[in-house]
Order: sequence, then structure tokens, then C-alpha cells
Amino acid sequence: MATSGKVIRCRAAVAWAVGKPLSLEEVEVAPPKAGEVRIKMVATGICHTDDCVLEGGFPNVDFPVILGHEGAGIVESVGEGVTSVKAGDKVIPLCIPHCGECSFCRNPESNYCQKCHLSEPQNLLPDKTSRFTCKGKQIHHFMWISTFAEYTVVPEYAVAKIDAAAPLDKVCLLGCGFSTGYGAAINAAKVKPGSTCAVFGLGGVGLSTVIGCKAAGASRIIAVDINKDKFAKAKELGATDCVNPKDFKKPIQDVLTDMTGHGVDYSFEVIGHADTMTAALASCNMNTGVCVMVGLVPSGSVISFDPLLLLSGRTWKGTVLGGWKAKDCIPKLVSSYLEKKFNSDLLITHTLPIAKVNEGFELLRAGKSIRSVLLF
Ligand code: PAD
Ligand code: ZN
Repeated sequence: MATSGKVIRCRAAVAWAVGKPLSLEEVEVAPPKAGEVRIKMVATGICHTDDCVLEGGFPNVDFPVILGHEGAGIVESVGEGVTSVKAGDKVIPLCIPHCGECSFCRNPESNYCQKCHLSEPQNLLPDKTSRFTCKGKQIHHFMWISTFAEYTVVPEYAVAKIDAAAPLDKVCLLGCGFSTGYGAAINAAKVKPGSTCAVFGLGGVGLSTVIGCKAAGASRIIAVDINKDKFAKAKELGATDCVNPKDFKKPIQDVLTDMTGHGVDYSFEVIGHADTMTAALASCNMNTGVCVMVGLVPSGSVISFDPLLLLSGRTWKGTVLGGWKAKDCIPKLVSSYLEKKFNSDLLITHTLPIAKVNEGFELLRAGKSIRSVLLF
């Protein structure tokens, strides 16, 4: 391509400081170095996790930074030694990398690559430099993928080639929100047919968990949210009951236990609050119940809970990216999307130009959107 090997000037939404709105800037994006890939982003979703960073609650992030981790685009050029993608390929950048070489990557049970941002800062590329500058200042990367930029540079192990037929403005959700929620039910909980599930939090991720519980054959899916405006969509996607904790005086775990006899078989916390995490744990049955933690609590949070909740047999676990080994599984999920095995399009409530990124965050905070997709 004509731009290959050259610095590209393009637009990006830059977060200059915690708590400040993003500002649309012209940035320079350097060419990819060896083992790196430069991508022209086409679409990117806004996930609560980006907002968590803006609230100062995410570990290992440095400002100024280009956020965004749920996107899809087309490879513009590749650095030396890159073999798995080439210019012109449709791709999804991976918010959980997949190096294929570390002991976790080689373990078939695990998707948590040791190059993941929770163990290693991903505020710069692996060689500890940035490919972004703006007004003469170095701008940090986020999760190595920074999808709120028209062009971004990522390590090869943080990008996957997808089917050329995939609509990028739709499958961008498979980069994080959909895959996380759906996989929490399918992979992390391994929901069984005929079981009862409770999903706490009906944002883009929680509603994807509802889709996953239904796909796994759950016969009862109880959707829990303090915003009743989320209930219609939850029912459309497979929830059988919708419960607003604000409608009850007793704790939500007691409400769910009353509704089900001994508690649900599987509960999911997809909000990111310490108190709803313990409530979700107490909502699954005391013997074989499984509670999966999906929500991201602000870094430094501490949970205290009664150990007797676990002594009788409950399982409490967490998941990142729904347990999918990203480089192998995201392309397969895209194929399943194209085969209409699930309809993640129902999660997209707004499509906005990148210039309206702050409006997208406002809609999310106000509980008015499920997913806003930003187009470049
Ligand atoms: P969202 O803000 O769209 O949805 C959160 C929902 O929770 C909203 O509908 C709220 O009304 C609801 N809610 C808030 N408080 C309560 C409460 N006390 N009781 C019941 N419902 C409540 O967020 P999202 O769907 O984009 O993300 C959800 C979480 O998942 C968030 O913490 C995010 O950071 C996390 C996440 N985790 C991973 C992972 O890999 N584990 C990936 C992506 C997102
Ligand atoms: Zn790895």
C-alpha cells in the first residue's frame, strides 16, 4: 500500500487525563516494527471497561492514552517476520493476546496468555515504545490495541484474521463484549441444558451472557438489573424472568433463593461491584452452584465474604474474554455469527461517527445504550 513504511496522520480519540472527556485529535501513527501489524480501524464498540479507565480504576494505564479494545478493521501493512496476517486482511485486534508459546497458552484449559495486561503493562508496545504521537507528545497504547484510532499498531499475537465476508461494523463486538459474556456461560460456567441461571447486570456483556445461557439450553434465565429499561431486550434475548433488586426489601440473593428453592445452578456477576459479587455468589445453590465473576471491580477493591458460602461446595471463579483462546476462537465466533448461530446485532443500539465518542460514553453511563458502535 502507498502508506506502507510511512508515518500516517489520522484521527484518534485521545484521553489526556482521568475524568476528562476524550478529545478528537490528529495523531501520527508510526509504521509497524518487526512482529507488529498496522491496522486501519473500521468500527469500534464502547465497553464499560474503557469507562473504568476514565474513572481511574484500571491497573497499568498511563495517560495520555488512546483507549478502545473492541474493534474490527483491515490490515494496512505488516512489520518484518509477520506471517499470520497480511495487508488487506479483515481482522479483529485481541484485547487478550494469544502468544501460543507461554505455558498458559499451551494449556488447553486456559485462555489467559502470560503476555496479558493484568500481568504485564500494555501501555507501550512490547519493545517499550509507542507508535502514537500527538502535538509532539508520546501517547500511550491501551491493552496493546487502542481501537479508538483510525490507524493502530498491535503485536502480531494480539490480532486475528477473520472471514472476508464479515461486516466489520457488526463483528467488532466479538472483540470483547459479546465474546466475553457468551463465553462466560459456555466456557467458564459450562451451563448445562435444563439448568437455572441468574445474570446480574444487563449491559452488552451481561446480555451476551443471557444469549450464551439460552444457547447452552438453560430452561430458566433470571435477568437482574436496577434499570428496568433493560428488561425488554433481556426477554427478547432469552431471559424468562426479570428482577429489579429495588423492588424488594430483602437482599436479592434471598429473592432468587425464594424464586428457585435452593438458589440457581449458575450465577454471573456482570456489573463490577464488590457487593453484587458476593450477592451473586450467595444466589447460586450451596452445593453444586457455580458463580462466575465477569465484571471488573476498580483496581485495589477488596471483598469480604463468609467462607461457609464455599465450604458446602459452591464454586466461585472469574473469566477474561469468556475463556476463548483469542487468536483461534475469535475467527471461529465470527464464522458462527455469519452462520447465524447467534445474533449479536441486537446488542447494537447506537451507531455514531468517531467524532461523537463522548456522546457514546454518556449514553452508556445513562443506561440508554447497550452498545454504541463508532465508525471511522
Ligand atoms: P454496562 O455498564 O453496559 O452494564 C452494566 C449493567 O449493570 C447496567 O445495565 C446497570 O444498570 C447494571 N447495574 C449497575 N448496578 C447494578 C446493581 N447494583 N444491581 C444490578 N444491576 C446493576 O457494562 P458492560 O456490559 O459493558 O460491562 C459489564 C462489566 O463487565 C463491566 O464491569 C466491564 O468492565 C466487565 C467486562 N469484563 C470483561 C472480562 O473479560 N472479564 C470483558 C469486558 C467487560
Ligand atoms: Zn501466551
